[in-house]
Amino acid sequence: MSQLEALIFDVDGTLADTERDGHLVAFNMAFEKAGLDWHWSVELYGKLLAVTGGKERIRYYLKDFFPEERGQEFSLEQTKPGETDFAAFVAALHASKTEFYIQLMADGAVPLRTGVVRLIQEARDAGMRMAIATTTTPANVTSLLTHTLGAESLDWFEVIAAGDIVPAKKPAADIYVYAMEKMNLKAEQCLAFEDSYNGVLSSCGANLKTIVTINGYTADDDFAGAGATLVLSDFGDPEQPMTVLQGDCDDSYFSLKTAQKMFQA
Ligand code: XBP
Ligand code: MG
Repeated sequence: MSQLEALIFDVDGTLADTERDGHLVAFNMAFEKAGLDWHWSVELYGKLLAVTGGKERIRYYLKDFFPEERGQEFSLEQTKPGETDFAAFVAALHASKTEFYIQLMADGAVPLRTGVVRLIQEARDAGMRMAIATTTTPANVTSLLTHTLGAESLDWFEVIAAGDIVPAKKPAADIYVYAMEKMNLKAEQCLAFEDSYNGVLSSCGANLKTIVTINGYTADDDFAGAGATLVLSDFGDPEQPMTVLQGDCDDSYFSLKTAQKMFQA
């Protein structure tokens, strides 16, 4: 049996509830700034999360959720009136969304989830290697980490694999495979942390044992079907126990010791 060498963390939904309180808010701010009358509700955004990647999500919205009677205004084949290039229009809108997101993080809009700081600190103290594998834009990861853990935390992660660095986003396994390649590690040496069905498909697709912490958007996802080892409410803390939703674990909070146990099981 191999030894546990590294923890690989997803970001959105796993480290922090960034989808509802960060990305969604930033998308709507960007739409308003661009003079668009689009507004994504918390509920609609839950449906749009089926597609990973912000640019891809905007396209999905226009394709499947944009009011049919307005179909002529925006279609993936057509350009926006006055725009020469639809891809450029989406890219600019998304870049504006990223700016708003970074500002929200700087304002401290989204804290890290329960137990995240403790687990990362335990891993650091033990000399455990750490990486990030996320679909979101690299600048978003930098801003979240900087404004929660401090700028020095960027160096705690050996690899920050993010966004368009791989051609196929989650649920494809590519981003996890990329992170492991960069660390020169095999799946049998790592444990992944995810929050969503698409995320678990990605990590398990890379043959990684995966621990899930759910959130409001992902509570009903089919994690067993996707191959998760353990499904938790959150990582918990000594004074704030976690709930084990699927899988076997007697610990009241998820520690590095728990990680070792789950890895060996
Ligand atoms: C979540 C995503 C991202 C974010 C938006 O990534 O799918 O697309 O919702 O970020 P993960 P961008 O759970 O893998 O961290 O707009 O920068 O794509
Ligand atoms: Mg996620």
